[in-house]
Amino acid sequence: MNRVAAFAVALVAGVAAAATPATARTREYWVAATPLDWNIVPNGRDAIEGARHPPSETVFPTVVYRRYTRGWRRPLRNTPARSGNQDLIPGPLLRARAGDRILVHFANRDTLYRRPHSMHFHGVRYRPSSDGAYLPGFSGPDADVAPGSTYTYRLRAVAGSVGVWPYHDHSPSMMDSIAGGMYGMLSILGRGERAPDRELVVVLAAMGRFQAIDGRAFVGNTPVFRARVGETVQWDVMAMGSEHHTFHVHGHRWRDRDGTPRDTVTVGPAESFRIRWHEEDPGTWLYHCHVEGHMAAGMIGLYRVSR
Ligand SMILES: [Cu+2]
Repeated sequence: MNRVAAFAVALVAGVAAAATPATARTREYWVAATPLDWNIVPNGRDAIEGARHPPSETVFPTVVYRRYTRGWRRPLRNTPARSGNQDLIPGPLLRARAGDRILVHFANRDTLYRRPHSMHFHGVRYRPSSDGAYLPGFSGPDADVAPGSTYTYRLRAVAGSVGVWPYHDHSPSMMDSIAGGMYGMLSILGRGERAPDRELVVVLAAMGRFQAIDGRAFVGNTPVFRARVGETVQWDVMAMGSEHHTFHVHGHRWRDRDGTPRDTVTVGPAESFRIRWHEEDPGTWLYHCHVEGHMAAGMIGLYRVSR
């Protein structure tokens, strides 16, 4: 190839590279099913009704999804602490952009129950070998990763993936795993979409005799979310388990897809949505499930907006 032709090839290659969005890339996450003792009500009380809940009622051994550095060398926080997000339950917030490939490397370190586990993802594109759901006689090693084993799930965020989605254990131990907090969320931005200043992760799910937000019950135990006036705040909300919940935030409104102002949304099992607003209301606010019995059983927390 002469020098002119080589230059032309380089130029074409350069144009092709420019046409590919700079943000499209491969995102890799390292996650392990990790046993621990979990306390649903660490401060032992329902501050609103004044009831006491001793550790004998609120602490139980469970298995959760925990994020690690490459090769599962060192544990990481599951979500950034800055916005007040809870650690360990839910599992890591898996972020990507439309067009990205997502590799989730999963290790089953369940030394507690020694049961198989898996990861099954909503909202993204994948082959059956990355479905992570147990189909007797049909599914492969993705669906019941044995204790001590690993599996890599290969996913793609497509245009229709923009939004927030659940992932959860779909192995034969799914029912117990979900009751114990083995779930998390994917958060997919559009190609050119700006990321919010704060991303607040809310999972509404029963836990034992309590109704929990991110595995905790009652004000003082549930996440205290934080934001500042002027910031773009995004709430990632989903329900898990067998009940419907009505998500509500005090002092704020957002718009539905059809433009209708809302301050409540009802969300069923494995349904999920994100809402955004430009924050302009300083103060300490409540967020809670508006199913009254759920609120009384702990599904309530604080949202603090500073100037
Ligand atoms: Cu509820």
